[in-house]
Amino acid sequence: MQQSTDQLLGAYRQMKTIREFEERLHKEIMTGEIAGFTHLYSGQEAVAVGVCEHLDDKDLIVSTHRGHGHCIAKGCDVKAMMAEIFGRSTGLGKGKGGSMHIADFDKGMLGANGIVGAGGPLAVGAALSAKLDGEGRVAVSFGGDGSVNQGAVLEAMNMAVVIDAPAIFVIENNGYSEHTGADYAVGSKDIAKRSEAFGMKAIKADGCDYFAVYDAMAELLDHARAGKGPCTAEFITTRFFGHFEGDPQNYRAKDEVKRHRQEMCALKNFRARVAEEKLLDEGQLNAIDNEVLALIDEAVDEARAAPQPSADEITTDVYISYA
Ligand SMILES: Cc1ncc(C[n+]2csc(CCOP(=O)(O)OP(=O)(O)O)c2C)c(N)n1
Ligand SMILES: [Mg+2]
Repeated sequence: MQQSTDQLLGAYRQMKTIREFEERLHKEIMTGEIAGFTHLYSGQEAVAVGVCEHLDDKDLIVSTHRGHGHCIAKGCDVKAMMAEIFGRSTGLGKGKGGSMHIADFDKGMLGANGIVGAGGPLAVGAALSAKLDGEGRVAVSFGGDGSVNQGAVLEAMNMAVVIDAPAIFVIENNGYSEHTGADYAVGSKDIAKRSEAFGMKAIKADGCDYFAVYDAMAELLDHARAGKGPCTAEFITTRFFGHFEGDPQNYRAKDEVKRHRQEMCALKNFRARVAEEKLLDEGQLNAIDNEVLALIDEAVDEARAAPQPSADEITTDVYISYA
């Protein structure tokens, strides 16, 4: 599917921002300054960006414990995200949620989530509200290869088919659920086919290739927005860091990450494709690289300088009042 120069430059900027955000966090976490668990998204950039390129603020996404990439791709403010992860009051959740609870309803980003598989049911509820609005909006749940073994996800897939909800289950198969290989833990080994068994359209594609993700999603979104029911996309990808920051990764082959950084890098793949097809100029991409690095530097400096929430705010913004 044809994309304009501006769109391609924008997609590259998003992927590069996610990559550098995560590479920098990897270093910052080692200083001990960031509280809580952090799961980095490096390696999976093409999925978040290839999916969200098709969405606007009114479409809804539900993220996972590995959510920074989804947030950036959906348009969340990068500096406010960094501040959130540093636990600062200038953060998207005023510093009270941290990495696994970033949300931005104005951007249609319904939240990261520490409960594996929780996104499935949430997205079906969001998709039902989108269906009732009748404006052609969709809800996308992101989930991993581990999430598809959770009963809640399977129930959500069934429910989505039964009520014909415009829900799209994006499954990022990065090969592992914590330290357990998908090869071992996913029966049938084919997540797309498993979804088809529920009666929905499903596509499997290379999750390290922005163009493959973009094209697969174009087809699925046409289907869902036309009221033809839910769909699944299984994207084969990899993560460049451990399950969480601090994971010694003894379950991976010695040179696996190095090899994947060479062979499965979304940014390298993108650059190779646009050069081959003469779609973009290398200088433009290099300029974006520099701008992104400067943005991440500023985000970290500003986060570090910002205040933490004060003690008297400890119970505010925690519960919603329906009164
Ligand atoms: C209901 C539930 N069970 C177990 C966990 C512990 N846990 C956190 S992440 C994770 C692995 C998830 O794997 P996957 O869905 O493939 O996502 P990935 O980490 O690969 O992005 C597990 C088991 C949890 N958070 N929630
Ligand atoms: Mg996984």
